[in-house]
Amino acid sequence: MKMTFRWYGQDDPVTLDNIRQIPNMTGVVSAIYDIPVGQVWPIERIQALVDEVHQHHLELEVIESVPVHEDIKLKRGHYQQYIDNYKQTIRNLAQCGIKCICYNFMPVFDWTRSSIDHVLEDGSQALVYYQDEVSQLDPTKLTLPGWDASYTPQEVGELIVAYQQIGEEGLWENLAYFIQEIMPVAIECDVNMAIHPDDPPWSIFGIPRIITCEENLDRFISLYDDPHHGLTLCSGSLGCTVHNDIPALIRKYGAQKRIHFAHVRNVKILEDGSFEESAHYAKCGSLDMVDIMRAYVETGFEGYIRPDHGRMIWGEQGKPGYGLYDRALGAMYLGGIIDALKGK
Ligand code: DNO
Ligand code: MN
Repeated sequence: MKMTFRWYGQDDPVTLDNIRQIPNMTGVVSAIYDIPVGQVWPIERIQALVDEVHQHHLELEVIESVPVHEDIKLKRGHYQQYIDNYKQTIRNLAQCGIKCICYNFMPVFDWTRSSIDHVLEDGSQALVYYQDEVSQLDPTKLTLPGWDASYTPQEVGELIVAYQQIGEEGLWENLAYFIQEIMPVAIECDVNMAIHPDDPPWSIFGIPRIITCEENLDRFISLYDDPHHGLTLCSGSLGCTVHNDIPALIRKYGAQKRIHFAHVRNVKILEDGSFEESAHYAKCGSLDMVDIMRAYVETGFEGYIRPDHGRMIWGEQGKPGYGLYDRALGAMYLGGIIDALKGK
């Protein structure tokens, strides 16, 4: 397993030097954030990013994420052009040494929370999802860090209706088409494509969401018969509902060699479908982190792993979910479990 850390580029208050000082860190996962969704990522920009990371003695082999344009997800407008651009971006990334691309197929909204700075009992701040608050939100006015903010409220409203019209089956068809198109290129370039599950893994605001549960992950895997077509298995996204058994999913898709990237974080499941993101430490949340790591170790997982969201602790300011301190604690905790399980 290669332990990595998400880094948001030069604007990230967490520096590459900070990350390098976390024991056991082999590299970062990053992206280019100022290229409009759908455009080709130029080789020079990618190479500059890779060079910068290398100068700090870290690897950059995973991109999180190359976003998928809404026209592709809706199979309308300029979707074929955007798919061709996506293929070119895969080729350019491969040429710069990238081995794994994380992406998601969530309509309009990436991860969704009701609050990004909820104060927990111990005074730390965490991302939370309270069902009753989410139901009160006006989705056209909602924006969260990391989301594509280029749509006006009117456009968001129009997108929501378009997704409601195609429904789950329409979204599956469009995903299948996208996969058929891009996978031959990814295979030729020897790049692993790793879809991130929907977060949370259920429909919100009446919009379909499909990368949500074992049945749907099976259906996703069956879309292309090649191991380059695989998953980012995010314990916190899939694990915020008791219906998903994370260690079982890791064992299943690990045995099939379809997990390329492991996101590991803990989450505290509340009644009524609400949840709070918690420290990685098992007793702080609902997930059995030792069992999760045991599943990775026992299936011989050799891919990339990273601690996922952390809380904001010790007065740190910065990107919600992506501070230095709590994620570094998470990395050390996961590394400790791995060593203990491997008996070294
Ligand atoms: C949540 C995070 C996500 C993820 C994107 C990947 O668990 O890992 O924000 O980065 O959805 O496309
Ligand atoms: Mn994740």
